[in-house]
Amino acid sequence: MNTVHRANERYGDPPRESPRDSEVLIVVDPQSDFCPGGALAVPHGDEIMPLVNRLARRFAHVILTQDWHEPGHASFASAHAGRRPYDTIALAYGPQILWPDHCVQGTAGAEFHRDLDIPRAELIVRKGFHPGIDSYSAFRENDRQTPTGLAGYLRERGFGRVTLCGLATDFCVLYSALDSRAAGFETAVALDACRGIDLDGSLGKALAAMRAAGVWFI
Ligand code: VGL
Ligand code: ZN
Repeated sequence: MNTVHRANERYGDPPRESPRDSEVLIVVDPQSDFCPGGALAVPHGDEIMPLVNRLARRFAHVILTQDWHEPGHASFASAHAGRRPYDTIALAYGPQILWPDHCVQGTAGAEFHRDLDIPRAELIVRKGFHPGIDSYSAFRENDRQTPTGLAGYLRERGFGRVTLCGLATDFCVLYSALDSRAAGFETAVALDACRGIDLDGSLGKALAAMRAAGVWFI
């Protein structure tokens, strides 16, 4: 018996007790900086927290993501002389919208919002920690190549269906939902438990793109 076969035996599909065990809720970036009063406030972002808490109770498994940038991150307008927040520039991997400094590692703004109450969450995926690459998606950074490891984690845990909620609908939720589909997961977005930024009609475009990719809205 070769080693590959042995490894498969040891790390094969985990046993499933109920269909609920193949479903996971991913709460995207429920952080203070994305809520009113924060550095990159999504309008009414804080309103989703009670809904997210309630939604989480209906899932056997919950994952959180956390936007997590170093000071001077390439996605910060402040890192580019003469640029302002919401300008678009060309980075090595393509166009990148510049943001106000936000979710800097270890700061209060990077913490989960005080009303978030999901102590059961099983994994926190941090993203955006590479100084030169932004990461909207929980799966793949904005160069569209560097993986976060989440798809492998979900597969190894035996999850087949992903439900997303969080901030912001038209950036991190959108990119996470499209990449979840691309990685082969059945994917739903709980729109009530999301809020968008809506830059130049980005919210409408996001909903259309998710629908076209086969994302369910619940
Ligand atoms: C996000 C812009 C920059 C988000 C994160 O969570 O949607 N948007 N970083
Ligand atoms: Zn960010």
